[in-house]
Amino acid sequence: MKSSSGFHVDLPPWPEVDFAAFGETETLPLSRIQKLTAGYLSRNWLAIPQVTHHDEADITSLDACRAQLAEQCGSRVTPLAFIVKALAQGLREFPRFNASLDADGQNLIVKKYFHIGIAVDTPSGLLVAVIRDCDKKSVVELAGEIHSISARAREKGLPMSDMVGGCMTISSLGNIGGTAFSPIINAPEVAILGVTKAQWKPCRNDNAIDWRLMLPLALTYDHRVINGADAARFAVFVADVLGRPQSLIE
Ligand code: CAO
Repeated sequence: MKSSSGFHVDLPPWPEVDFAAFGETETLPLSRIQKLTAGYLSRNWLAIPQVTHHDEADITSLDACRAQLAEQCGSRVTPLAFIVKALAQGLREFPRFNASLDADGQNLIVKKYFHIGIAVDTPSGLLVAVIRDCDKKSVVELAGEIHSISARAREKGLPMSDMVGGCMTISSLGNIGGTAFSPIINAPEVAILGVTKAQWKPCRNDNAIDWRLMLPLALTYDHRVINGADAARFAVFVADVLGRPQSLIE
């Protein structure tokens, strides 16, 4: 395989094992989406020197705020809508995160738009639905769009036009669980934000213990484009914005 940086990888052949020789088995064909995803994930895993940085955001106020918003607008507002909005602010503040290397890895293309991909778990495999111009939409609009596009993705899949042009992807496992993971970058993007389940944690507040709802963040970045200190600053910025949800709904 030749990567955008021009290196070649020679791998030993995949082990061929007769599993049935060791016990009963069943063969399940992969879906078209699963096969495509497998190829892209393998390429991205091999070709990008990627590092995952972990942080957490205090979303105690955000959780109260989203319940209030949901009541006002009469529809569901999950934390993800706030995360999309906060990420768009992060991309504006840190333009190297809103960029892609060109095909031969010689130039960085910095985007002036803020389209964010959402990984959606569908019965036929993983799809990334792209929400356009997230900086210009309200949290309630984003919540509605996330809900409708993920429902469409699950019911009948998405046209290519709904899956291209993203600046950065969010992989949210928050509705399922987990404390941390390492999401793989969705090339040619240079970073991906993973989110797992928010947990109530005791935090020291002066000499008392305060229970806070903490959201784990896992930021995987392309180390050719982003250095560790900037990744840490980016994560702190996004966490700080999520900690002040009023700033996202004003
Ligand atoms: N912590 C705690 N609860 C969370 C949460 C978090 N981080 N994120 C969501 N939740 C809650 C929601 O608030 C909702 O509860 P309420 O109805 O009480 O508000 C519940 O979990 C279910 O949320 P949801 O999944 O319906 O909606 P969402 O906006 O959070 O996520 C989507 C939408 C499309 C991202 C999600 O359904 C999905 O497909 N996730 C899987 C993505 C995936 O597979 N990633 C891995 C990619 S790499 O293999």
